[in-house]
Amino acid sequence: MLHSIQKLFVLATALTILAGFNSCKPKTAGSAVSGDAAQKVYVAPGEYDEFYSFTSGGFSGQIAVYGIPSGRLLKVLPVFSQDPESGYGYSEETKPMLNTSHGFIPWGDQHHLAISQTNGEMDGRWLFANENNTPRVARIDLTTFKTVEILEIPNSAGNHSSPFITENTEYVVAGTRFSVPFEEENGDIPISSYAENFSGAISFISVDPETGKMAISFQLKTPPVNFDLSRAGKGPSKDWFFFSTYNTEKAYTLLEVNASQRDKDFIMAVNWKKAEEYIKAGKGRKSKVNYAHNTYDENSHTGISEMLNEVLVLDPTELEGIAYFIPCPKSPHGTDVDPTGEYIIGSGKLASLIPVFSFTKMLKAIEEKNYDGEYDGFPVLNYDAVLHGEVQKPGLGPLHTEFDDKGNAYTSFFVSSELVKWNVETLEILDRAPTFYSTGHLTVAGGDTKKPYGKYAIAWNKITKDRYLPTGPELSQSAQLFDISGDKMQLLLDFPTIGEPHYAQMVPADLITKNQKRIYDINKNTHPYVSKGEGETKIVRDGNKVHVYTTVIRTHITPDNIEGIRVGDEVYFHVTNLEQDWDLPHGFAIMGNTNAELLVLPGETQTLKWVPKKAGMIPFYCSDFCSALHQEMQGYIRVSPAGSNVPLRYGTGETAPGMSTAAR
Ligand code: K7E
Ligand code: CUA
Repeated sequence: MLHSIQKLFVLATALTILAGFNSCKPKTAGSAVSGDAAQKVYVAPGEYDEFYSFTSGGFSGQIAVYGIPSGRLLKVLPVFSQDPESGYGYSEETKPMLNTSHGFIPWGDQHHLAISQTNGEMDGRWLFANENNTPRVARIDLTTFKTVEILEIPNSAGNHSSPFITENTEYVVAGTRFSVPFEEENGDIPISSYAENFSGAISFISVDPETGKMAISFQLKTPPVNFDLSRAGKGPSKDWFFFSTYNTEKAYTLLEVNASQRDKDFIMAVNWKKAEEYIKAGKGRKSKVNYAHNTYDENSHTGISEMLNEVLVLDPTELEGIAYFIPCPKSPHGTDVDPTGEYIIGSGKLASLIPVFSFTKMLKAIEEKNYDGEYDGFPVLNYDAVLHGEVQKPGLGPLHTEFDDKGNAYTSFFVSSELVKWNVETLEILDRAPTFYSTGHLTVAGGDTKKPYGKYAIAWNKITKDRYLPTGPELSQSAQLFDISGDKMQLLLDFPTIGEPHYAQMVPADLITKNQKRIYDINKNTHPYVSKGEGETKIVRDGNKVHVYTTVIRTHITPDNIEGIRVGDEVYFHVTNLEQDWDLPHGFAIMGNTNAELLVLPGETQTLKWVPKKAGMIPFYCSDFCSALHQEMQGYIRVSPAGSNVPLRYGTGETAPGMSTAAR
């Protein structure tokens, strides 16, 4: 018996190894961590971490904020999904943030992040985030850690190649993964007409330098390839963007085979300054589309969703000098630009080498028209003319590359599960470190900017297998922190992540902490239903709509006794938190409400909609432990049948209905 189980086990192990996933703990796993690792990640109680890592939550639609080097989870930022921790997407004020041309979308897929830059360095003002499924780009204000803007991207599907930014945050880009017919064209056509009727789109979103407000400045209409990732140039190449493409085969079925036919796909180089010139000269045409632009007003604490209906479209095949194709081996995934702006790295996920292109050589090839023909009207530059060199035998399945402050590159490998360090100039491989397992992106602090901080790299892993205590069919995704300050990478720490980590931005803590808003002045609250003190609380009935002006403060709710609510009423609790110092939120929860709860932050007003369904006594309370008497922070609502004539009465303490007579 035992014998056959052992046999089965050996067979299963052999099979999993053959399948490429080693389900046994490899021998190197334990020994990969050296003695001083614990000391390097230990942040003593009360001490702060050195860096923030803003990490994508993938299919959770959220962003997680970790302290580095400790790996402690500090916060989950709600962006593209409703969040039961903060009430985002549940309160009437925040629901408009999740509006799109398809209606309310409560759950998105978030992959990439970009911190705003000034002169090519992170400035810590805003964090931009993409939504992959229903194309959107969000902006988070890093003084408040709140999502303050979401812009839908039209003529696109699968906003994967986003949100990458220029060195002074002039533009955030959004390149479509799926090509589709443009919205003004008829989409009710045979899928087999892909090559003729489908198009790609790259959107250039301008960012207001003062307010951060986004607007689609223009779109480029492209052949129907899949755009995967992108990077802006830097320094000498700052006027350019580089986009990786795959499926230049124009396949529309079984892409795993049909989009892997060609030996080389392309990196598309786009001169956005040139595009601007054409726009100034009146080129381009208006395309009819529908897309939502949602903005959050910090003073009224309210989101507004506006529908826009046109974008400016440029056709780069008609306008010379905007776009060129650089051949890049085998379905490139990441494309990355080194801190000097001279080298462009393509990571062909099926390639056995990493090509490094030279920006100087690219300009020369363009100048000399050193083309290898064209692709759908775009000049294709000669591979060898643009190539700086190739990193030979780097590993299997290169995906993404980041840089340190010493001229080194770090590439993540999905298939061979490792980080590989190499020199950007000499292309020599300097070190490799195994990861556990199957790394997607990696992040070095400032590793995508002109000023990398070096010190740490984090591998964001897709598969953890045996690394943690098991948690059912869904095992935790994982991050691994490496010390990259020496010649060799040193594994320091594993920590589990929220959702699936794709990309992340690691920032020195003081860039963020120095801007934190601490006081939320109630007098600046411009919400139309604010109560700036308990004296302003009241209930106003307007037909079957009932507006309850409510306040919360440690440790009571005003009013906390309410009578005269009827079945069939639509009740809006406009709850103002009278506290003004950060870290003093109150909760607000009503039994049986479909949107059960709110979290009301200091100085703000949030609205909970409640439709009582039956007569009876309904308690409500504060759901966030706010003081020693938090458990006393509660009230009652008397609900009468429809048509009842119980008068509307309300109050707290002395003014509670029935209280004044009873007390006398
Ligand atoms: Cu490589 Cu969506 Cu950036 Cu994930 S993507 S890994
Ligand atoms: Cu307010 Cu608990």
